[in-house]
Amino acid sequence: MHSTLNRRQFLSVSALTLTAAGLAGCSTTTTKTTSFVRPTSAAVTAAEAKRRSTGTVVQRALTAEPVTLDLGGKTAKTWAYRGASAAQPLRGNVGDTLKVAFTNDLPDPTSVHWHGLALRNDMDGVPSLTQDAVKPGGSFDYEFTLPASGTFWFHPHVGTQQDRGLYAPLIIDDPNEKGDYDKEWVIVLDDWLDGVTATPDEVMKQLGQGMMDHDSGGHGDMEMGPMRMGNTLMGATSPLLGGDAGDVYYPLYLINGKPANDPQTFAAKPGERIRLRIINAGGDTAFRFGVTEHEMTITHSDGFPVKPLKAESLVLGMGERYDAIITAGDGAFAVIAEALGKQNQAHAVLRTGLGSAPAKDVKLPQQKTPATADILKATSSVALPKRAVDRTLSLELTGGMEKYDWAINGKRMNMDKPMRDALGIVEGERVALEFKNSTTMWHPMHLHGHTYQHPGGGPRKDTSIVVPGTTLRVEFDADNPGRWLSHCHNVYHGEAGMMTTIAYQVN
Ligand SMILES: [Cu+2]
Repeated sequence: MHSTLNRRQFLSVSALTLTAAGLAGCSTTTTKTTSFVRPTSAAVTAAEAKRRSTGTVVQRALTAEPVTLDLGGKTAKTWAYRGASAAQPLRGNVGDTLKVAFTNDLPDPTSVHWHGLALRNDMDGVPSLTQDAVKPGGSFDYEFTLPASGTFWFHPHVGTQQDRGLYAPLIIDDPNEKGDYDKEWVIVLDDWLDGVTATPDEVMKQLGQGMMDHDSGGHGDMEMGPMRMGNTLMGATSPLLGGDAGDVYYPLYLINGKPANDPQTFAAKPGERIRLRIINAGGDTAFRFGVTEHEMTITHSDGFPVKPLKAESLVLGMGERYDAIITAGDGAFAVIAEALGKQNQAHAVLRTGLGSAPAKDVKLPQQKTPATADILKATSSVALPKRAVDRTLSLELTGGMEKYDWAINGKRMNMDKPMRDALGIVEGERVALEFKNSTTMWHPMHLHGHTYQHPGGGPRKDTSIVVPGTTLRVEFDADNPGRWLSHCHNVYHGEAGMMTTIAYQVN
């Protein structure tokens, strides 16, 4: 039988324990310090070993370098990737090992983040969280199993670099998916300023100084339209986004690197079914996308299949991707990405026959409710199994234009100390993420390393529009151990501090 200590014995045991603890140099706090899985932990290697592998290795070289672009007659010095583009995406089959020999020929440190992929944590490309930044002249070998099929993309995770030309698609095919289409067109949307009006760093500096005269008409109004002040844009509003649409003035909007006065032309035959893979690689712009005189059938959101839905146009926040199928008509048609709230648009041409090219200012028909993630449903093949939520993480989106103090739960991320306010989760849990938007602006919220599901059988996604005054509650299964960012994919909001870390605890 267990013997009971009397009070005197108990006290002496306690004293001994305290002394031993003191000698060992432990802190006097009684709470156990939480420790987190590291990118180099065995748990990360174990998760990678569980991924289905084809044994095929896809090897590519990728270099980030300074370049000079001709954007419809405007010369722009910028930074871009050599080795991949919208015309030549990185591409492999699900289960293949992608090996990318990356070289940094930029004057600044950089990294490559593989947006949307539930990949091994040490390859996620977030400096000071998952790897050291790649120094100028340095190199890094990215090597990981392609975890799921779909439309993805990649970009740096350093400062405002993504708002230069540093982005390209990554397409992952599933050989078992029967592709009910004749042709495929990867369409990358972008808002452009680098080397034309300013560099993204200059824009960030200006925004960071805040909008001191914000109250004196800073909000602008719908009648006046947006007003340019240097590199910032005041009064850019969109009812589709529930208020302020963006912070930044862009002189150009591009589809596959081409401005409206020098558009890309995609050739097809009338009646051909074309799979569009649409990626919003913009820094601060939501686009409404459509093809004139064509109805689209949306088939995928952020790489994952949805129940097919017909739509005339659809809205993409920064970082979002949609796949849609169109049946090409006879003639020449405008492919349009309307920059919401900014009174401008990106433009390309679909040509299947004779006829004059569409005017570059032809507009998409007005639509009160274009398609968004809210009206899509996941197919049963990718819906999360129903189960109870083990943990809820609340991410309140806070801050504003006046101080440019965008944050999560009132805390601005310092990427020198990305684990400081890390939110802990445990492998095996069903986690609910609640994005509560307490600001006056919409935010495209992104989670690294996982694909969550929207409520009510909604789509699987990794980037979601959260409009002001609303809460979006999504769920994911914690099955990819490591340290992962969740952040606003507005480049300038993220850089201002609207980021947090979600980290797997060691049990
Ligand atoms: Cu934001």
